[in-house]
Amino acid sequence: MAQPHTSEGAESEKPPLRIGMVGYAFMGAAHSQGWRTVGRVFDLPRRPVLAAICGRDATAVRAAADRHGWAAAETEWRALIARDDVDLVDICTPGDSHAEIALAALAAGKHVLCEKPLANTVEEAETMTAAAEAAYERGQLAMVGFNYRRLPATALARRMVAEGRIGTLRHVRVMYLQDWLVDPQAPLTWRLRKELAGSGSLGDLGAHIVDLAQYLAGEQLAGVSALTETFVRERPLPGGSARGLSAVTAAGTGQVTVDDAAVFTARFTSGALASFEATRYATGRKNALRIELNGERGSLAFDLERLNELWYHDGTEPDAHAGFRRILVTEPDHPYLEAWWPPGHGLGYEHSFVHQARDLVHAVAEGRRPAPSFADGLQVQRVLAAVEESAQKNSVYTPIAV
Ligand code: SOE
Repeated sequence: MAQPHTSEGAESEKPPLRIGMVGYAFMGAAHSQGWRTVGRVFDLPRRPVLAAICGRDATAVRAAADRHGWAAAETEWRALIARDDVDLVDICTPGDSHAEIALAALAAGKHVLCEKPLANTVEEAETMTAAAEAAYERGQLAMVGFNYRRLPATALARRMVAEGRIGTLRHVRVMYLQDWLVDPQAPLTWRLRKELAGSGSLGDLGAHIVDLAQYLAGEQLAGVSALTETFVRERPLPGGSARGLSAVTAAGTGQVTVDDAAVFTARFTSGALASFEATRYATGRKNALRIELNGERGSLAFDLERLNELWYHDGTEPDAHAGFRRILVTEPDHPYLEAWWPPGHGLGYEHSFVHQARDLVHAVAEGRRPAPSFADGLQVQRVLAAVEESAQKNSVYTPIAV
């Protein structure tokens, strides 16, 4: 059996935290990067060990294990959960299996990290959250993977909002724009099938921006008015497994059963207003998660396509020289950056997964409830459900269940 990836020297004296991952496609690769890198960059209380990875295709999962540095490969997730050398189960599968795997892993005494959205339905998310609460009493942690909280610029924005630098919040304007479905011949991958993904752009992209908006605002949404649309209702079937977001096409077509885009307005509990847009049809926009917060004293703005930058307007400065200025978020006292490169040497998408792993390792070592918890994932699920309900009622304002 191959040796699991661990860091060397003094690192090997730290107690291990042995990871078992289910799924090895796009998110599996991203999480693998996180686990593999985190102990080399950050001084952690425990040493992550890439113990075993699981996927249904024996050849493909073995190849993924070799590529990403996992010691063992399993083809049955129940076998992965049953392993004595796994302390934490990282779930990187489509949403239809999140609940079953997470519940089994918690029942088996493991910590759990689950990709977003937490589940495909509110009911599943409620069951998972109840199980996570009970498991927490037994010393197990459960976290949901809203990785965009873990970029230095978004974490800095949160810090600045909490410090009162923009004052009372009035507006949040947020959009998550991709364009990988603009081509009507793009195949019907799992992300376009309700029975696997739960919803479309709404759950995939909308879940991220709902979480990020609430996290940065430091408060929750109270209700929404929404529109959703499916622009292309029939697509070629995929032939073979997905590569990133795409796949080759096969003969025949199938029905798209999820939304292509979701647009909604919302009210925060404080009365601040928000607008959200999640789409895979924003031609030319590849991964543009943009958020702007306007408060009584100032504003903040961020764009994932320029993720080392945060824009800040200090509204208390004299008009003569006030204005948005760019903070290059690469200083050692910016969040997460003490361990990385000298100022100006920026980070990328994958580092959010390294930081997610870092925060979870600390939470496990300290027995601290991780954020975002399954309860946070459930609350986002309730927002998504309210969006769907409102859209079905042609945009009627729909309160979010508590
Ligand atoms: C696809 O739209 C996707 O990979 C999402 O599933 C991820 O959560 C997001 O981070 C990037 O885009």
